[in-house]
Amino acid sequence: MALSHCCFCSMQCGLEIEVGDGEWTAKPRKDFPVSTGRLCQKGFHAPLHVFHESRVLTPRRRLLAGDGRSKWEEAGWDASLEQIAGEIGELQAKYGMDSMAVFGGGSLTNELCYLLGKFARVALQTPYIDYNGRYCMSSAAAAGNKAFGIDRGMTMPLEEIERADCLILAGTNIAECQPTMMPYLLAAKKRGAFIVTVDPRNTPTSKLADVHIRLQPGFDSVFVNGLLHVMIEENLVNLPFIQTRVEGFDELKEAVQDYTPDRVEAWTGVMAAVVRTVARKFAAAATGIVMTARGIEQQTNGVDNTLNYINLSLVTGKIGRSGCGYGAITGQANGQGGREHGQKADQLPGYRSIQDPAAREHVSAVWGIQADSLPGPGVSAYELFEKIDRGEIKGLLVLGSNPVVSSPNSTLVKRALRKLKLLVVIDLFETETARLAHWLVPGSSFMEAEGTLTNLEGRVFYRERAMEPLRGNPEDFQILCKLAELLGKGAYFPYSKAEDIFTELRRASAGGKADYQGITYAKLKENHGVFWPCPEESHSGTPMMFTDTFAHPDGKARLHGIVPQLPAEPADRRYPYVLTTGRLANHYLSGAQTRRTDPLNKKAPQPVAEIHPSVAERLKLKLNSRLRLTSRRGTMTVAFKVSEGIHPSTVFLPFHWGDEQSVNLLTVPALDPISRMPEFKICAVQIERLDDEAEDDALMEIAAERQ
Ligand SMILES: Nc1nc2c(c(=O)[nH]1)N[C@H]1C(S)=C(S)[C@@H](COP(=O)(O)OP(=O)(O)OC[C@H]3O[C@@H](n4cnc5c(=O)[nH]c(N)nc54)[C@H](O)[C@@H]3O)O[C@H]1N2
Ligand SMILES: Nc1nc2c(c(=O)[nH]1)N[C@H]1C(S)=C(S)[C@@H](COP(=O)(O)OP(=O)(O)OC[C@H]3O[C@@H](n4cnc5c(=O)[nH]c(N)nc54)[C@H](O)[C@@H]3O)O[C@H]1N2
Ligand code: SF4
Ligand SMILES: [Mo]
Repeated sequence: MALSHCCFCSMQCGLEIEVGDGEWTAKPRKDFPVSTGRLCQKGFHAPLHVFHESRVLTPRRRLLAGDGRSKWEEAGWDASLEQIAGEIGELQAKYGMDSMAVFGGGSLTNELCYLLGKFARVALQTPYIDYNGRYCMSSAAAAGNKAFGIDRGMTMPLEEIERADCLILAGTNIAECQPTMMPYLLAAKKRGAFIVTVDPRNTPTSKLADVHIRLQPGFDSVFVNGLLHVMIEENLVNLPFIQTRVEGFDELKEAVQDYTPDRVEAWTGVMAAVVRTVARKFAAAATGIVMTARGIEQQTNGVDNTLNYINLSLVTGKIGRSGCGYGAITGQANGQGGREHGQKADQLPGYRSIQDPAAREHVSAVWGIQADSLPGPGVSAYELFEKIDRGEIKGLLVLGSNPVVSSPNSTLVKRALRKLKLLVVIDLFETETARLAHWLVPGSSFMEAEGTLTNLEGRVFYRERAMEPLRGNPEDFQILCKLAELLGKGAYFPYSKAEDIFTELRRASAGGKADYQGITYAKLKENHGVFWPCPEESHSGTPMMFTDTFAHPDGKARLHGIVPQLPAEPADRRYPYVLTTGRLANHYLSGAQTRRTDPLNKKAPQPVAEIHPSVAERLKLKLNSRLRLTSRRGTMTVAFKVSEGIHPSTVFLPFHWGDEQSVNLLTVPALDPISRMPEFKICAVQIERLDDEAEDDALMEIAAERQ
């Protein structure tokens, strides 16, 4: 029996897995505190995809057949890795070291995330590495760094939730996305907490709310400015806290002075009385927590939106003490650790900046290289694909992401990947991305590799190996080490097990913001995880942040006055609806794993657009009609469901499918100027009705357009 963790969301619920002769059982770990002995349906079925018949278990290379088509040819491990390294070497000799790039993922262990960063900078000597977390936590991270001087998604442990008297949950659908967090919210509710949700839709999460604010996507900062206005106007702010612990109050006051509740009502449709009630309830409560997620963050104003919600915690002094805190709820299994150890274009391990000379010295010394041989910053995820499209990058290694499905404006991404001279994908499956690869190398699943992960609370823990890798295949880290060796850099990658990498990661992170120096495998195995920062072995970790000081050099947090901006692509006469995208309870991200998990896939076999009854009426929809959604970038046909709860201007689609079912054919690749986060949550679309015949014609038309 192995003590494992579910491979999906950031709750990282404890799993007990037993693997026997082709059989397995998985049940919740009763002793793991975070998930309180629970699992959601994804957790119960987590091992299923590992044994799926379509697992890629032998390296494959793409061969061009005479008729212009291509097919896979299986090859041995040694020969494959030798050839891949040879092809990388040839590309770099011809086009320069920075013709290669790496794309990583936030569901990988800390060890792998660290290794990918080092592999790019030391083995490939390229600045070009980024990862799917750019699409996920980058706005929250930038805002956390600006406001608090450090980015740890939740500033407090989950158990503080039930001590909060008022909760504001904005752009977060916890009931579907972190289902085992619900018992904490229910406990708070039972104690009498006042709960506010902010979302363009009614969601299973908003069912909890005392007040649900149904906003058109993109209007959060207007609404929050209204709340701040009332708090300041009615002297509800915590002045002693503001005077001693934060900077920037005057700027904030000025920014919100025009946002009277009446104006906010006129701009957003949220009644002035409701704005006042929410402001008063949150400010007057003895304790309170604000939590946000991708709903407000995946926008071109994502950093501003997040900063504004953080303002609520800071002006009311509801942070750094029990029952209080701010949480940007991390998404992927290791979405927190994944952004700390150097797979981000501008970062080195320990959350260090790659442009900071001292940071470069420190990490170079740990890696045994000269600081001046360490490349500088690269570019963000979507910009990396743009570079590939322009022919500036010729080779790419993808490990832990399926960017053809998950990137905005995926038509460009697909086109770009087709231009590569070398695309190596290390994955469990032949994903939509892997289909374009020259080499598809089998990756190891969560059950086959040990390592550490950091959950949404900033709690690091150890995940055991539940079984030996299928077919005796190498683990992901061994593949990277072997490639490094074949590239002549083996001396820098001398690891025989994950713990060796972690030991080096601890040294590399020492003294950095995300300090793991004091965390050891032994300590992690003894305890139910350790919260970073943990600078020394004698240190027991930091569950509650900011009790006395914030992480800026002067110890103070920063308020930011936010002037709400328009989204990149507001609705207009030609594209009159706002498309917003997100998740369903049954699927995970690009669906690579959950579309291969029958019990989950059966419940949601295809994307279904959620629309308001007024849209259905306007389009005269019949029960079996389908919708044709068109944006400036693409078009798709989907089934629909009508929901009273969605904002009338808005249509919602989940993004868990590929090919013609992928909503990222439509999304806009506009980026937040600071975080470089794409605007997944807002783009303008037109909706048309397709009845059976019409649908056939339309599909023919689309097919013709594609040819
Ligand atoms: N079942 C499941 N769970 C998951 C995942 C999954 O794919 N499936 N993915 C994991 C990952 S990586 C992540 S990042 C998290 C994401 O977790 P969430 O961020 O909670 O999920 P989303 O569905 O992307 O968006 C949340 C909500 O934001 C709303 N929203 C859209 N636009 C706006 C807006 O302008 N303002 C406001 N206030 N709300 C808006 C949407 O209607 C949606 O209900 O979930 C994690 N957990
Ligand atoms: N429209 C729209 N698009 C979005 C979002 C949205 O809300 N709307 N959300 C964005 C967000 S928040 C995220 S996080 C991204 C994520 O999107 P992706 O990066 O595409 O995420 P996954 O589908 O998890 O892809 C992970 C891949 O790695 C493989 N894999 C999993 N574990 C391992 C492992 O241990 N080793 C190896 N070698 N492979 C492994 C899986 O099979 C899968 O193919 O999508 C983003 N895209
Ligand atoms: S809540 Fe998240 S970690 Fe827990 S079982 Fe569900 S998907 Fe897995
Ligand atoms: Mo994410």
